[in-house]
Amino acid sequence: MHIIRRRGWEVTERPVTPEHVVLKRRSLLKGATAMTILPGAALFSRAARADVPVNPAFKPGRAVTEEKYATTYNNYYEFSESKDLWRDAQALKQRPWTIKLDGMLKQPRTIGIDDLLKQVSLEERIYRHRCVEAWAMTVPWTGFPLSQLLKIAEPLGSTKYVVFETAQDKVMSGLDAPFYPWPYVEGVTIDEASNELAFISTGMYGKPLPPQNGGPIRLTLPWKYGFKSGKAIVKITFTDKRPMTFWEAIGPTEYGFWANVNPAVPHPRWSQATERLLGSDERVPTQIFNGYADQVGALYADLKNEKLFM
Ligand SMILES: Nc1nc2c(c(=O)[nH]1)N[C@H]1C(S)=C(S)[C@@H](COP(=O)(O)O)O[C@H]1N2
Ligand SMILES: [Mo]
Repeated sequence: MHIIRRRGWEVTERPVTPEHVVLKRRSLLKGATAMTILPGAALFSRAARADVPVNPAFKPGRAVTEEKYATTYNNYYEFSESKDLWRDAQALKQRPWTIKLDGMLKQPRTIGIDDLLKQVSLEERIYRHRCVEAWAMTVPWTGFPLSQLLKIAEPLGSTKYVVFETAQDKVMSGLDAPFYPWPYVEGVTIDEASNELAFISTGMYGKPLPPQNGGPIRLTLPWKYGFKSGKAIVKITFTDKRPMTFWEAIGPTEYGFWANVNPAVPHPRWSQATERLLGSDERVPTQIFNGYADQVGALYADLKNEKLFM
């Protein structure tokens, strides 16, 4: 018998939308008519449409972080080591933007972001985000599952890792710091990349992804410390060799390849047991895999000898 089994997050009916999202969308829709007369506005029309379905499978279990905090307190070392780089990041041009698909593929090629966006189905997911520095936020991202990009890229069966590289642009003054192993490169296994949680974000709060948050396109891996989720992706490489990643190269005793969230494994210099919610002084307990163990725990069942949690 052929049974059509719908996975939890494949929504057919329009689900209940959190009120803040509805309000945002209304204002966005109202603004839309005015926006169409602005040159260039149409370019972003698919990056975070106001009418994408909200995927209800990922209940954040905590309040969505106010947009003003999520967009003005950022880690983006290409610009600065300070958290208030958001103004400087506005200088990063978001179009034209291309992504090179490289390595063990049927056909390596370069794809324009708007061409890519035409080939995927956008959705909104509210995810918790946990930085290794022990702060956290909860963000409504717009984007598409990384697995959709894998289908488009068509990696060879022998591919073991997917590696993401961030742009290097002259407006990024942080690149002058010679100590860092630029470009920013992070990677995951092909199994991690194929997991339903692995997401490519092109918008947040119902709007195109702001440059400071990784616009126009970034990775979002909610069960890992934030540094694994590279911003402003310009190259995706498919390989059978485990890459040396940016943070592992800087501090291999503090930042590993796997970087899964775990409250029981402290950073050498601080505890990971709790996290501060952005925009408040509230601290809450940290959860293993940032609370996503049901979705990703099985990925690590056979990897007990790896340093999975740093
Ligand atoms: N290219 C690049 N990507 C990056 C970083 C960075 O410095 N450069 N910082 C990482 C870290 S440590 C975190 S916590 C998140 C922060 O994302 P946000 O600024 O949108 O909160 O981006 C990650 N991606
Ligand atoms: Mo982070």
